[in-house]
Amino acid sequence: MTNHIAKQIHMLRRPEGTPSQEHFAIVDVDLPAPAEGQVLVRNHYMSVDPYMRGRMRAQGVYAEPYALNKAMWGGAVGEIVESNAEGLKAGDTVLSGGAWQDKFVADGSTMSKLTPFDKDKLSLYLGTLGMPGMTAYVGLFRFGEPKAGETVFVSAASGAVGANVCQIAKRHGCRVIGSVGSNAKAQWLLDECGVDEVINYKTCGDLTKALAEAAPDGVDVYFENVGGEHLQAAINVMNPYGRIAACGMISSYNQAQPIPGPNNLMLIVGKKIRINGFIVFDHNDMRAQFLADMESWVSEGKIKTKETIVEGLDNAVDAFLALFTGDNFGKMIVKF
Ligand code: NAP
Ligand code: FER
Repeated sequence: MTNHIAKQIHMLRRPEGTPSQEHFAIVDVDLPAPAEGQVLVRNHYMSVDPYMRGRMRAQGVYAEPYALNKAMWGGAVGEIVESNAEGLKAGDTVLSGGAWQDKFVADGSTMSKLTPFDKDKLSLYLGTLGMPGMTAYVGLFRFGEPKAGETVFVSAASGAVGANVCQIAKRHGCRVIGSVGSNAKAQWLLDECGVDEVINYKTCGDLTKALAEAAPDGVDVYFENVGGEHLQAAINVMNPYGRIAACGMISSYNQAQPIPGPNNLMLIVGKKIRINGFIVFDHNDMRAQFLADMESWVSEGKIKTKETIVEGLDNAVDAFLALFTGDNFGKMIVKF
């Protein structure tokens, strides 16, 4: 076989506060030939996700942090170039954990072969048909437990997870209110996704007041992606027996020091609100149902996906950093 050189992105130092280019470097690495059971993969797409910020800390809550001076990892879709693994052959499309590099050698057992419903939409397996889409599905149904006619409030509503939550909840017969950081994002949710009301949290003034106006019957389910003021406003406006699906709190991920919590947590008692944190990876029992439902909704045009596609590994760090400034519109994808 010919020798292959891979380009990888390594973390050089652990960021405190907001990460920047200086914490990372692009490094050329010689790849070994695939050993027995291994494959050589060339990536077509990789995902950047907010959870990656957590992996950059020395101590994760329970998951393994990224090592320094090694390729980081995360979701990627690629093509097998050489195979020494049973069941995988050159040309197969695979979903792997081999992000942050253009090619890699790994055990075939660590990846899954994709039979995409549309070969031109492979990046969907990193978004709507992948981890973020499943997060929306699991969080909404298992922890939000919405009933038709109830009001669902979604923060980071136009993002990879949020846009799917909004559209699934609409399909379920709910009234949906989203919160976003730009008018273009708001317009897309209203025009394309059928969302009932959208708040631009950057321009609306008092968020509790804006949410109360958008939700005259109160909020029954809050799908929490942001934390901070959003959580406080949701608790203020929630109905008795409301449910909070605590998916993430991105507004705190780059804080070097803990930030003060909402000032109204006592309302949880009187309103008998249930808050459930969850991590999508614990809910693989819902995977088959999720894929069956989402693939049919997507192929029938009932669920829309917005993507921001950035070209090249050289731009992957910028793509990741954009998640924290809202410069992504929909699922952020790096294309090779
Ligand atoms: P995303 O929404 O596609 O991108 C992040 C968005 O968050 C940005 O576009 C921005 O949108 C918003 N944002 C960033 N900083 C903010 C701030 N300080 N205040 C308010 N909004 C801010 O990302 P995603 O992949 O869908 O992830 C969304 C959330 O789900 C994150 O909290 C993530 O950690 C969580 N998540 C959890 C799981 C799980 O298993 N629990 C799995 C996947 C994702 P605007 O322009 O609208 O501000
Ligand atoms: C995320 C935020 C946090 C996420 C996972 C976590 C998969 C996990 C945190 C942990 O392991 O402690 O967006 O997405």
